[in-house]
Amino acid sequence: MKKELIKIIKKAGKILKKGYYSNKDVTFKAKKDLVTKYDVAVENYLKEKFTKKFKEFNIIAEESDNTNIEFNNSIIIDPIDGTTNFVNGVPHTAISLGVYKDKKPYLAIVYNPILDELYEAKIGKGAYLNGKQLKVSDETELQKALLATGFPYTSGSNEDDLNDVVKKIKDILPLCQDLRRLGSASIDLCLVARGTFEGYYEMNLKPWDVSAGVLILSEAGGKITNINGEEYNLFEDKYIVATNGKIHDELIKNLNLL
Ligand code: LIP
Repeated sequence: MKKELIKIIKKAGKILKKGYYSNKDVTFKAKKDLVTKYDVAVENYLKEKFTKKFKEFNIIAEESDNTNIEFNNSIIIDPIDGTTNFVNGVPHTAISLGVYKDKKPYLAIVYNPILDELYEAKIGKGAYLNGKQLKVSDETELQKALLATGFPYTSGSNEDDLNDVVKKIKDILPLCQDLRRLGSASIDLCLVARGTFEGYYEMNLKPWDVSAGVLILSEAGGKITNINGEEYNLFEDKYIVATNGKIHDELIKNLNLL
């Protein structure tokens, strides 16, 4: 299945790449949440291929109505993760695919066609970037850790969320090496898997933003939890905290300061 998925995602990557270098008509799903015809085109292409080839899986996808789709044996698609980057020509943008069997992660692919970086993982078989095995960073000190985060679309409309983002930056920034905001959750998780970042946290993500990245990171030796240090639930948790495992407890402690 993985080989087939990679073949299909590489073709879909051509649609994303063509759009990246073209003029885009942007529509607003919400005040800060964008969508383009390329998000829809990539998603439709993937859904058409997957419904034909992988009949045993249903599909949950960012630009579709998922109300009547039960998460179980599912392929979760983000056709363009990092749409704001895509629209503005920032090259951190990717197609993200997480394949779940009995609600458990089975296969994952994150493909950035602009940089031609393909991250993949299969449960129990390790994580790879363009064929090279990935391993998380060995750094154990939070003070030396390069972290990443993201800002929720709700920061334009929900004052509690905005205050929480600002508070956590104030609490965490002095305690780490520095903090990045690259704008694509799937790639952020892959960069922790790669050892570029030691950790990453963000609120209000959707299952398609992280369905693939969580498996890629855990297969690279990382740890993913909610903000209480418990098992992360794709559909229910407000916060994701993802690290190399070695700074996890300290990061969790400082994300929960009163
Ligand atoms: C985006 C993320 C980004 C996050 C945004 C959003 P989209 O996904 O990957 O990092 O901060 O809130 O969820 O909407 O571009 O697929």
